[in-house]
Amino acid sequence: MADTSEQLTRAILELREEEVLQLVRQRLAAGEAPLEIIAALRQGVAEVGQKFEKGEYFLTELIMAGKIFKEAMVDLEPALERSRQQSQALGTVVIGTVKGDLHDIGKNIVIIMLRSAGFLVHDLGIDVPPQTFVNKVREVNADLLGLSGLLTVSFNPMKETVAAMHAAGLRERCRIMIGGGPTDERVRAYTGADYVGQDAGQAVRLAKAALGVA
Ligand code: B12
Repeated sequence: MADTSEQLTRAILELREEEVLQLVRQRLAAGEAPLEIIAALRQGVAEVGQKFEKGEYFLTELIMAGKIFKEAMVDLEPALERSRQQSQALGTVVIGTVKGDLHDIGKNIVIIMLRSAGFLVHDLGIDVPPQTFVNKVREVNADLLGLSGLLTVSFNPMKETVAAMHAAGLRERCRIMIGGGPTDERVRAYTGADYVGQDAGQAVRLAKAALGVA
């Protein structure tokens, strides 16, 4: 599958929408794991991001890459759901993209994976203020809060959300995991979150570990 992975990565990098959708459908029909297909697409949009940074691509290309990825997810989501294992709700998760940040493709994949693993997930969407997270965690008695952010300016809203959880007295009973492009262990320490995850698979492993259901 290495060749078709490269082909798919290249097709999304060069914004060839029809080819991307066709390759995704072909690979699904051939029985390939949806997560592997997503990895190839992700590599392509990461390269789109690099071109944007170098000034070789502009915002239009960034928007187009996001649009193609979302369209590919229309075929990939049911396949991810089908790979779901039958299980009881392992725990309740509230998740959203933090205030000021509108990126949601990665968060939506994390949600599909968490649901597929058996978690009950409440998605608050994008540009979510700290207090909205706090209110939802309280309302549904969440075990875990997930904060997604793709921008470096998202670190502060993450930190503010963790602080708001403290202030609301919810910090002890609800673990917090962050994730998205630039987040790493240093960002985790800065924000005061408990965990940081690099991809959807790790999000599931961390969620299970946090809730002691691994
Ligand atoms: C598509 C895209 C957009 C689309 C978003 C569409 C959408 N609905 O999401 C649009 C065009 C709207 C956009 C806008 C902007 N973008 Co943009 N965008 C991207 C791009 C190319 C791809 C992101 C993506 O979807 N990746 C695919 C998904 C599957 O991967 P992922 O997001 O990393 O998610 C995975 C993991 O991170 C993890 N994960 C994600 N969330 C969480 C949460 C938890 C709890 C856990 C555990 C894990 C986890 O799991 C996911 C699945 O495996 C990136 C480039 C890149 N390198 O990421 C730039 C990028 C993120 N954008 C960037 C910028 C600068 C912008 C703009 C400011 C541009 C502008 N000048 O207006 C605006 C910001 C708007 C805003 N306020 O948010 C920069 C950010 C730089 C920075 N460090 O701050 C990047 C890195 C591009 C670049 N290299 O310059 N963008």
